Amino acid sequence: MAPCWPLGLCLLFLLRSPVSSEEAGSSCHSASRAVKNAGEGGSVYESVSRAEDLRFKYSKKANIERPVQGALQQMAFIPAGVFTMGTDEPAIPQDGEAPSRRVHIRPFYMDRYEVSNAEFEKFVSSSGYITEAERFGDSFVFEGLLSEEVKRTINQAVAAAPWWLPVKGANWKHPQGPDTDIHDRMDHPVLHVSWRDAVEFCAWAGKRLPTEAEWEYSCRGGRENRLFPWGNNLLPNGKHYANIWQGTFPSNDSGEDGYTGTAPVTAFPPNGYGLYNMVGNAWEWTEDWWTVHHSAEETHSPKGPSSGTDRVKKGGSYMCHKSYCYRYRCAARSQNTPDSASSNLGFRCAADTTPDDILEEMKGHSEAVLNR
Ligand SMILES: [Ca+2]
Ligand SMILES: [Ca+2]
Repeated sequence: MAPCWPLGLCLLFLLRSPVSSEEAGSSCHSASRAVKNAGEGGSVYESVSRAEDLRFKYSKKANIERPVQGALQQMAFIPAGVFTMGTDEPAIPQDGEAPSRRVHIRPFYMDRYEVSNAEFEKFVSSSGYITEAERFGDSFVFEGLLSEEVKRTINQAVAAAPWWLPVKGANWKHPQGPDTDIHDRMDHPVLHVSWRDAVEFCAWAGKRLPTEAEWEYSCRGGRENRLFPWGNNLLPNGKHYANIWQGTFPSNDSGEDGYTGTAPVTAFPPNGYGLYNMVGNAWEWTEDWWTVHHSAEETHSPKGPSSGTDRVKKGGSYMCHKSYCYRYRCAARSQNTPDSASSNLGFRCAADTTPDDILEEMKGHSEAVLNR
């Protein structure tokens, strides 16, 4: 079924297989835009920009101002190592959490925080970038966050997940519908960003998206076979370590962890690598195409399938509750089409080296010290 939005954009809502009660926690349906057929045309983007194009687009030659100040401090060095990716005790088997497999990872850098509205605003103001949700004219918003006025104007919902509503005018600047803004949440994760938007931001910042393996390795923070970045106990000493849902989904979020909706990207304690909100708060895009079939063989720096229709997202969000979406675990995973955006999906960037602008700045500083 492909219901059409009044603007003529067909939306194909991803429907997962029916689940049994034993699979409680697996019905976290995603809201996705239609997968465009090859040659159909009319896509927001003619094609996904190639990495080389993006490197030039955001180079100094193109006269685009890039972030430098403080960027290094916001990345953590992730040391090389080998870890157990996935799990042999999958909570949601149909997501392809199994089998567990040994994965070697090269050293890299990871953003300590989800990309915030403040950072995304810097990107937009220096580059003039327009997100896909802005081009499409709509995005998916969780019903519980919408005003009654906006809700009255909407007569569509995602069949399998009626709490997702396509909202005209919802985008990163208006995360809970056109009658909301971000002025009081500049330190919250940017939302309503598609995979392509995330790729563009990271290129501008001199970075890239993490692979799924890098993301999961980062999530685990040096711990082996644990459910969460901090261990196996959801509430160590009764304390909350992530922004998820408490109460009854989707009708009542008690906000016991301190937040209904998103939290600042700096909230809650960091994991062993100094990374914040790897699980909960906002879902995070990764570079990889989605598949649920994995080899149990040992691999080095895997990059996922060479093609696909959906991209992998990791970590769960403030909407996750064990009863219906037990995906705030490092091994958990889900997917969306690359042009999809929603009110609980963001990202963070990775880098192989510190961004070159920062290295230049450091070099300049060293020379200034030597010349004193
Ligand atoms: Ca919460
Ligand atoms: Ca997160």
